[in-house]
Amino acid sequence: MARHLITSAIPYINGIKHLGNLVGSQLPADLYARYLRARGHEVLFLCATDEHGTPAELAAAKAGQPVDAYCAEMHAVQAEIARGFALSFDHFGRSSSAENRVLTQAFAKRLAEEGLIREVVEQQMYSVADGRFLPDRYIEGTCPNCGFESARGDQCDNCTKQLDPVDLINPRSTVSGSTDLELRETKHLYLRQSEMKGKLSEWIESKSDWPVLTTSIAKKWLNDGDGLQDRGITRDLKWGVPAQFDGAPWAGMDGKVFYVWFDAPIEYIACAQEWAAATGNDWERWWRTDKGADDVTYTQFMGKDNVPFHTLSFPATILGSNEPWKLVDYIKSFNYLNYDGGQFSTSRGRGVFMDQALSLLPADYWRWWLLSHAPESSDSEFTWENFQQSANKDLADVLGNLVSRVTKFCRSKFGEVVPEGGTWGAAEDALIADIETRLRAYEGYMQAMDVRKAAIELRSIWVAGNEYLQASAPWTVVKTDPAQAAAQIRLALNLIRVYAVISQPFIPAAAESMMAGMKTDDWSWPTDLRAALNALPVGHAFEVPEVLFRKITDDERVEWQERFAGVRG
Ligand code: B3M
Ligand code: ZN
Repeated sequence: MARHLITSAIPYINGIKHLGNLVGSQLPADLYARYLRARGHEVLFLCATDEHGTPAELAAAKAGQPVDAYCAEMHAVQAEIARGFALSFDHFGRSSSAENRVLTQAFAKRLAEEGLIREVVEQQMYSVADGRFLPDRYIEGTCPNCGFESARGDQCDNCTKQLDPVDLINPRSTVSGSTDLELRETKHLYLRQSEMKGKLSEWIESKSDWPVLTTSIAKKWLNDGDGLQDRGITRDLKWGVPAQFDGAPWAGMDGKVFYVWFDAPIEYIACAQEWAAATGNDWERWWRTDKGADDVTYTQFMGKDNVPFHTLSFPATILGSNEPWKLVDYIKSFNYLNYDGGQFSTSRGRGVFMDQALSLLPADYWRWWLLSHAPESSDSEFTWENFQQSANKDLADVLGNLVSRVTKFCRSKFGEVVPEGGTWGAAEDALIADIETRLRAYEGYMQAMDVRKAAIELRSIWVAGNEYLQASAPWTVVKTDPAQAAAQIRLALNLIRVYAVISQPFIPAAAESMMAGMKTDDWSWPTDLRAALNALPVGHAFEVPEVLFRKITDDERVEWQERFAGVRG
């Protein structure tokens, strides 16, 4: 048994996330957390809302609410939707917590003591019309790196380059649209990341087992010459962690806050503190290497646009502090999920958002499709045709059908108990050997977070059971050799339990129904498959479960496709 710390990138508070956001971080993190728990490991799985900075301020202003009230409300909304998707966070925290404020200020103080913070008097974009500075998302313009026309002040969504508002070509205010901008003097704190280039390079170079997507982005920004410039870690904003430490304002920093990307990753630690405060657990054994966290394997999940902040900026904070904090061991990153011939768009409401998805179908349909089509090696695309096909075939025809056929047949011929009689022969041995091989492959892919390959292997295990039933045909055999049919059905009923256990990380609700149907709570992993296929003994009572998965009709598909093409209403 090992200890695993797992964090998902923490979603911005501004509104409900779409399915592309979900599959890029929270959902695969949940898959991994569920799998490791199922294998008996000790897991701490954390996520939170990212509540500071310009995204929150702008969204609250748009909603006509004070920003703190807006954040509290949206946190509750996101938490509820996360429950709907069965995301098994041990804690869903808030980056605006007292814990994060204290910790963020402590990190800044530590970095200053290490000589890694300098004060910079600089020119920042000031909007005359808006009467304010325009940091980060308050300003948009053309990306100097790739020419994308809607690059934000802090990062280009198209090429992932981290930007400074002054870099933008043709800049405009996102508050008023005004282009009447001028440079004005303001003072900020800079983190001297450039000082840490050597340490960071060495660390990234040592990660030869990381996904290429992660290391290629990290190396690109490390080696591009301008990749590891010193970065401003404060902003002229009201909402955020005040740029202070030990309660005293940093000279000349009154009224300024830390940059959201400075405090957001620190929330991974603060979230563990929030969890500890709420549950009476010890957070230090997960985060402090002097308190036992050396034994922890720490895995982060995120979309590719977040990789520079997790491979460079946050490690610079951790390493620069010179304190015994746990560093991430593995970063699993994802490409983008596109939507029906274009992109998901939060601003234009294009695509399916998490709340809408749950209003159409239970979470397992979405979990299965998203994970089995996770954008791992390249971007992938959601289409309604593909979604319908995959749900109807994999979930309804293969898995659901097996469960319903076996349980109903048994009920009608032998009653709702595991039937007695007959013995397993060559066909059963072959099935067990086949599933054994596939199960070990599945375990390997799950361990390696090879999400798509794991899904393919799992489906092949479901298919193998179906093919066995098809070929052995207990419904025919029962007419001539009821004992033999009983042996076949005994195996099939036990397969249902095994399927529930191994499928649970992908489709937790269906797995629960299958286990409830089999009237067992023996969730033990089928390490010894043959033994696991004898777990439900002769005479063990079960009941036919409700239909696990219904089919998506053509009419529904057409209707949904139209409904989600346009603007979110
Ligand atoms: N909130 C960006 C995003 O939601 C940002 C992630 C923070 S992870 C520390 O994609
Ligand atoms: Zn760009």
